[in-house]
Amino acid sequence: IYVTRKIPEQFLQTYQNHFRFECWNKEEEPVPREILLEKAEKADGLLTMLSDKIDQELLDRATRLKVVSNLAVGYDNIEVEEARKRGVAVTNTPDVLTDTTADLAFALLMATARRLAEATDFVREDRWRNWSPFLLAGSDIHHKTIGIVGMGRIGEAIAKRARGFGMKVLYHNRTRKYEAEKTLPAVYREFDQLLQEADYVVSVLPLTDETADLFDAQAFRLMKETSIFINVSRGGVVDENALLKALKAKEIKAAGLDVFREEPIRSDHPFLALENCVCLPHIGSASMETRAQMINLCLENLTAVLGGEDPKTPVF
Ligand code: 8YV
Repeated sequence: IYVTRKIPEQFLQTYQNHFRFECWNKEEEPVPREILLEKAEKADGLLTMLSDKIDQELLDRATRLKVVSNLAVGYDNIEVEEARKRGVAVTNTPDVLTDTTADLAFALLMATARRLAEATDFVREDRWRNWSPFLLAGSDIHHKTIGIVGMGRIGEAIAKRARGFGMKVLYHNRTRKYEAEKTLPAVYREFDQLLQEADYVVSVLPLTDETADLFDAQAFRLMKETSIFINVSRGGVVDENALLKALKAKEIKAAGLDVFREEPIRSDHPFLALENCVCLPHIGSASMETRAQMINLCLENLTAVLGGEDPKTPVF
């Protein structure tokens, strides 16, 4: 089994009597493509992360490969149909990261609305000299309207948190979620309508052909000038140039982004020059507890397939 990141030894121990693992062991850089291709040729299983492209070229060369276990709920880095055609199982890590990612989405929403990053810089840079009524005044969260785009497991977990803040919950999804409409409650809206009504628009969409660039110039124009856009899904659902323009022109108030089209972003990225944009390094599911559960689930999936059993969380 080739593991494309450094994983603490303790996670592998249970399996080491039956499986041989090899891990890429540099924390500071991802496994180079050439090495990944070479390792995949000799591997029965791969434990991958979102920057590892599992495409036709790799799958053609990986003739022994039986399973790709992705350490993420999203799997847009994998050409799933190509894997399926070749009899290679693909698994992901749903459920175990739902609450942690919803926590982060809400933390990012609050940090953006209440300008926490700016406020921390303000104190750290020794600019706190006086108090004035509107010093670093942000926007209220409680009792506002949140619009959740992509009402899957994480979307619903965000909605529950929003209800705790007395927010009105609007959602848009490919299919209606009648149960959530009753229990949360949440109200279904067409995409454009949701953009016009929500104070906070949160993207929790998977990246697919249908969702690519969904948040474009027109979408940001529809949002209110006081709206805040939060993205904890994939950078590819946003036309980043359009978002940049909307933030600069104050067409919307602010954005909180955990994800970008090209990751990692560097310190000269134009989003980082804007005060009304909070940027995080894709840490949605990054709690110690959740990452441990994700790794364990990945290993269970890998070893199940290689042992001739069904994986716990296959994507097809
Ligand atoms: C992963 C994520 O940690 O689950 C996902 O889809 O985006 C994160 O939880 C990240 O993709 C690293 O693989």
